[in-house]
Amino acid sequence: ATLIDDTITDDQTSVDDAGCNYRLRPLSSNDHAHGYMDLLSQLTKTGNVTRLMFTTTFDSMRKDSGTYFIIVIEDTVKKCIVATGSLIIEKKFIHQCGHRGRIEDIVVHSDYRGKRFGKIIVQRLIALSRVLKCYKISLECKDSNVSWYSSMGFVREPGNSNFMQMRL
Ligand code: 16G
Repeated sequence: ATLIDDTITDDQTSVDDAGCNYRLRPLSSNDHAHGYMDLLSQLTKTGNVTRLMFTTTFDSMRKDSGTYFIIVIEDTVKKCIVATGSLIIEKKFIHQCGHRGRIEDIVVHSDYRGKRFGKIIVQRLIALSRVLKCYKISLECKDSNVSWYSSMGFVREPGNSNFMQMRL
């Protein structure tokens, strides 16, 4: 089972320029065994996520159909996940009951940087958010990544660019 069945199909062509040993595809329910959590641990603290915890969360995401779109790039020789990114769809009453997209958990494995995998993933998520008719997409990132996201068309909104949070 994969998280998204129709909107993103298995695809080798978009990662072809990086070699034919890679595949862009939706996150799958058995990707815990393919190093998905190890990859995420290069982004932030993951804690200990067992296979059961992973599949339970995966299944509940899948039930919320149309909400979670998680894509990965797999090294098909090593059978491990080397890059990932998510688009989360938030339903709104504003904007004619529109959809807001949130780009989350973008990470490329340290051994696989410089292959444009991050760009391929973000651009794919942007294209997906257009198909899903989001009125906007947004993300939070480190200062050091601002110019990278700017290069893909993200802008800091003038007068409304304060990201606020409360750690709980
Ligand atoms: C970054 C990520 C965000 C992730 C957070 C984890 C992108 C664009 N942003 O902000 O999705 O959830 O890091 O940091 O990938 P945290 O553990 O402090 O929440």
